[in-house]
Amino acid sequence: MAQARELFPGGVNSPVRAFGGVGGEPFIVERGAGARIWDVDGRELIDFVLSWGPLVLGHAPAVVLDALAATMRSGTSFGIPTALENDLGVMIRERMPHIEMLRFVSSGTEATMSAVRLARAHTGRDLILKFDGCYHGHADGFLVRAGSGVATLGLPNSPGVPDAVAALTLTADFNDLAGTSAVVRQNAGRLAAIIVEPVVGNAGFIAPDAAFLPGLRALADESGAVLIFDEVMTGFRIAPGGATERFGVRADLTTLGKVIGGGLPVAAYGGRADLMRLIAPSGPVYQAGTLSGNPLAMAAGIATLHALTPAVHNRIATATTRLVGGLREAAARVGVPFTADCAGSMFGFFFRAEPVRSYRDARSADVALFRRFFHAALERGVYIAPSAFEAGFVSVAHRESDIDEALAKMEEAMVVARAA
Ligand code: KE4
Repeated sequence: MAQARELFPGGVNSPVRAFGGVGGEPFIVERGAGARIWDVDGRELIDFVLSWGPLVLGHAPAVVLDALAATMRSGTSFGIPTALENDLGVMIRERMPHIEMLRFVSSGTEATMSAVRLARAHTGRDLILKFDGCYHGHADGFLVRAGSGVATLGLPNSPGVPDAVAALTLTADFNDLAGTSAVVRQNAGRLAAIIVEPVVGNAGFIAPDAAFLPGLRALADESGAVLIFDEVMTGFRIAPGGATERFGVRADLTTLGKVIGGGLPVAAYGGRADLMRLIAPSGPVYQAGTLSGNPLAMAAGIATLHALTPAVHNRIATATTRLVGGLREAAARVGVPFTADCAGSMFGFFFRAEPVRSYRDARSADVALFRRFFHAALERGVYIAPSAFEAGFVSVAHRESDIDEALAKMEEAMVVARAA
């Protein structure tokens, strides 16, 4: 880490890895296998971060490694169309039929910034509406009341984003349909897009009220704004077909990432064909990428989605429900204020008695208690996200015995954290 701090800002290549939200030094990971990781000191940890979501099959799954080995012998990158892109594109469209056409990119940030550019081109309008605490990557317009690392580090809107750009981003509170309606109606003729994490994972875990997503759909239809579901995190986690399957609400554009790369750099944006045809070279809206559709990344994504059958998805969802139920019971036994929730194989919790429905609620949870809990759990061999404003993930590699072991250790961690 000392050498890393000389090389990289904060010693990391992404801020959330620096333990800024929990204090102390990050550990250096050496390897992962299934549900576990080992640091360079040989310490073994049950992993509920899973590279911040991508590893739904766990670390180094054989099917992905075999796919990479078979693919790399034919070359690692071409910048020329390959059949692998079609294969993954077809798999995504089969699972999310509302994605009629898509474009692969290499990060969630590229996916969301491209979807917003497309929405602005389609509508001829400039304003976008995002929700307080939601994180859509680090493109300029999204760093306004953002979640994830921006929230973790308590940063104001990021310096370096010109006021003129930040002014184009409106915000409202997640689950506040009345407040959102007011913002949309005040700006109806100028609103290009409403972008939302259908289940929030970047302010901690926050599920939508039943009326919220349908309400956003109605507001988008009424105002002519494009509805963008940012499913970079929720895609292939909250349901086999994502938010549209889970909530029955169809977005105009959907962004994906994480799981569809199986741990390699893949993201995508897609949706209504009439919108996507505006993207170059079929249309005038420019977006490009040297490594977009990279064959190794495509192979990892294909192997991952192929293994992630609805039955496997449901198995992981059941394990996740058991984990969350066990945490609630432990918190009650220990006597700490606690609320937890999950959707499919994604979960979250807060040290707060009342349910969390917005980022404002999330900020009122006991972050100091979370910090003590994080370190106590880590010392006992359980790795959760080093931030009170992130979500947790379970993989097909987390056996019942892993969940039980983690629950016992996390209950001990609650006792230690409460007493401090
Ligand atoms: P990337 O550019 O980091 O691939 O994706 C950005 C992004 C977009 N949309 C959502 C809903 C996301 O959750 C993310 C990235 N998530 C964070 C963790 N919450 C990535 C971890 C990190 O920043 O290092």
